[in-house]
Amino acid sequence: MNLVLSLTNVNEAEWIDRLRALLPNRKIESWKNGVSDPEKVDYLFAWKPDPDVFAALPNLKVIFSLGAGVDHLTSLPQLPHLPLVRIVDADLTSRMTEWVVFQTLFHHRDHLMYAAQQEASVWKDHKQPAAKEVRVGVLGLGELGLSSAKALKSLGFDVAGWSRTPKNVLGVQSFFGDSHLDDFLKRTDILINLLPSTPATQKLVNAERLALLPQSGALGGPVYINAGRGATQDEAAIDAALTSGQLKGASLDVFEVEPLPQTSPLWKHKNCIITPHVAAPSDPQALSEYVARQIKRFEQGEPLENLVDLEVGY
Ligand code: NDP
Ligand code: OXD
Repeated sequence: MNLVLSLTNVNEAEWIDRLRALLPNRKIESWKNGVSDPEKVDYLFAWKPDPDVFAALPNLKVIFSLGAGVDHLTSLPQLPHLPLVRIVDADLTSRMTEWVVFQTLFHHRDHLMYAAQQEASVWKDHKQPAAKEVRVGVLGLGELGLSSAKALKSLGFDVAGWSRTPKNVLGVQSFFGDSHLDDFLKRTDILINLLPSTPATQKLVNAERLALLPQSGALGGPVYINAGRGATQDEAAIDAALTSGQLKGASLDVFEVEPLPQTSPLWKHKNCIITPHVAAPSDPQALSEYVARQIKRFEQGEPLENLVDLEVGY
């Protein structure tokens, strides 16, 4: 019943302290500090783990991802075919919803322009479209996409979403599957990407698809926002679209390579907001409880929640 953590670029000690408090009478150890009894380890809690960890723990029963995304695991050839649980939690969802709403409003209210005017001590107003005139499109209507879509809908935006399977959400138009993607893009002024990185979503937002976003929308040009995964976008195409003016603006939290290299041209665009993969951080205080709850469920013979479908990759 022991638990091992293999976390990269995360304050592991904070998670261990919290998990020990919630799961007393168990051995909870860090992989990098050495595991005393590998045969007795049932659970692995992982974020970009050392790929050697799997072979070293022969009796693993469940793997937990520290994040909502699991591409850091599914991309590893060493990943064993075991139940893989990802994070779905109100704390993480509301953090993401905040980031998405904030970035959407930032572009909708043309804040970059007013910040530039302030810099030059210019007092000048500009025509502001109503939210209902702005068509928002959310790529990925899962836990995070749906919450963001509903929040934006409640602010009055004209919201649609695109997913693999059809959705029935009051006030949110559902597009689904590859055959509906072009129509979805053609009606979208602010494109929000909350897709997972899977074999099917690699570089999905490319030059061809960006060109489908209408130039005639209420904002005077389309905006692209991504807090899903960088692998789902073609950054050269985004850079070109920002340079040519085809994209009016962008907000990017995730990138093909992280940290975003100093040489990336994206840093230089004044109309591109860059945040360092902080849209929805996993908080040890809130989320350790989720992991402890899943372990208790498993041990009581109840089904694990939020299992990843390893066939589709999310
Ligand atoms: P979910 O698994 O709940 O939702 C994924 C959505 O994407 C679903 O609606 C799914 O469709 C859709 N989707 C997946 N593949 C395809 C496809 N090929 N075509 C069309 N739609 C597809 O994930 P979450 O909402 O919880 O998280 C989304 C992603 O956000 C994570 O995978 C992670 O990468 C990222 N993330 C980023 C964070 C950050 O700080 N930047 C923090 C947390 C997560 P369907 O509903 O039909 O299954
Ligand atoms: C996640 C992330 O997937 O932080 O949770 O990116």
